[in-house]
Amino acid sequence: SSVAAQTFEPNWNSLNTRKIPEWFHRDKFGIFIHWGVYAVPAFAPVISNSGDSYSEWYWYRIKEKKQAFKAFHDKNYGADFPYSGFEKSFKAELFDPQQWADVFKKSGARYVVLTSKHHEGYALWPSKEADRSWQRPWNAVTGTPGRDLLGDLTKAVKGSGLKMGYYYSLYEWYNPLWLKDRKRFVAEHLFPQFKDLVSTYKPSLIFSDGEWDLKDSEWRSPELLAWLYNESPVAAEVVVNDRWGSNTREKNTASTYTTSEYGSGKDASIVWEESQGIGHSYGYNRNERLEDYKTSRDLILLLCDIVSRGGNLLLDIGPTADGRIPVIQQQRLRDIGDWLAVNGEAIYGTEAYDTPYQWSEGTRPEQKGSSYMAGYSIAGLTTPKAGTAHIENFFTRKGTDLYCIYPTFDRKLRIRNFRPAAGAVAHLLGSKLSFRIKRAGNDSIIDLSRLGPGDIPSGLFVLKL
Ligand code: FUL
Repeated sequence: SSVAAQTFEPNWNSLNTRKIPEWFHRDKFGIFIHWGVYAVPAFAPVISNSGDSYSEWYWYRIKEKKQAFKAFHDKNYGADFPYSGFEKSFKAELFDPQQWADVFKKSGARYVVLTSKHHEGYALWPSKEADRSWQRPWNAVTGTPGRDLLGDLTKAVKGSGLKMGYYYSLYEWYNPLWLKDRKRFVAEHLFPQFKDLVSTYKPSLIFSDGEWDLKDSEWRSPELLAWLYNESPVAAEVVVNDRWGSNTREKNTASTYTTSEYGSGKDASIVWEESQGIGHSYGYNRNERLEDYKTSRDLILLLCDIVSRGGNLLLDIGPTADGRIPVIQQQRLRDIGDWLAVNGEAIYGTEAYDTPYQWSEGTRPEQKGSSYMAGYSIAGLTTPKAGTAHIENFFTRKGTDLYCIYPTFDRKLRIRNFRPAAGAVAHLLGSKLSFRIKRAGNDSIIDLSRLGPGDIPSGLFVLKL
């Protein structure tokens, strides 16, 4: 029998026969990085659940004269100051790729996704296509940093045992070639640039974006993906998302993963990844305050919530123009990592259980409230009922092991509709303690009253059944 690699044709019927590589299902948690010239103004109004709060859209927002951006820009830089003028302040002089990699490693993340270039078109690696079509230095090596920021980070991240991936925007708002001739932009800019990126740096993941202005046939994305799957050096392991044309998000689910964005994600019937920042922006926003950042606890809950529904979390950070990860963002990542160091077995390599979580009294709260509760639309849950309902536990599963993750501590835990086997016990992760699981009608009760104060974990704790 042969194990010959599959060959793919440049059409979705063929491309969709490719399986999403196993690592993506297993690894669950990645770090997203939005870094580019927009880190210089690093400004957006702070608004919940709105693309208007994305600082990486600064250039577009001042051009379309969005009030909050325009007022800020005119006041601080002058109405005539061009966005390209920010590039000379994008110095990255404090950039220490090994330190970034250490931060990521200690967060418990298993993969990293860096903006190779965002809609502004500025490339973080020495892309000659960028300079050629922009007709000026518009990459990090020929430009002000004078350094291959992407290459240096890639080396450090891979060296730390994490996977490296790239966000790649198909379109570029103001690229002269894009504005003049989209067909030529695709042929002379996008194709060679994308192939250079992939061939040189060998990413494990491509987060494509900025696809909405053209159809997949116009982007020629099936052709590009066939190259990626057949001929590129990462053909065996690369994972891609679903943003390959205005018409592709619906039809590609088999070979690509679905991306929700500042959303509530999906369910276990498809492969998906939710991305969001710690605050309300992907790029660094100097205008955000501590109160605008999710707490570490909320972020851990977000991760559990997503993983319990079979998804991945791609948590975004926004480094500064001088190359630092803001310390408060580092702290958030460290807290998640500390929790994962104890409880990671309930996250990595798990699958969704029959029910992702249980609400108290079988109800669920209104569709608002804390971040991890916002906007659910999950099959099987009944109409929301206002009130004090809360999530009692999240479930994940690995083989025959069931993990119960508890957002609130209660000395008598109830698992609804769960009948334990005779003599079944629950193990508290991070300890040697185990507890009998007692039956109570259709439910199970776990009595934790013999836990002493020192045994009670401060944050979320996890039982393995
Ligand atoms: C969006 C972009 O427009 C945002 O700026 C961000 O990069 C997000 C992940 O994708 O579509």
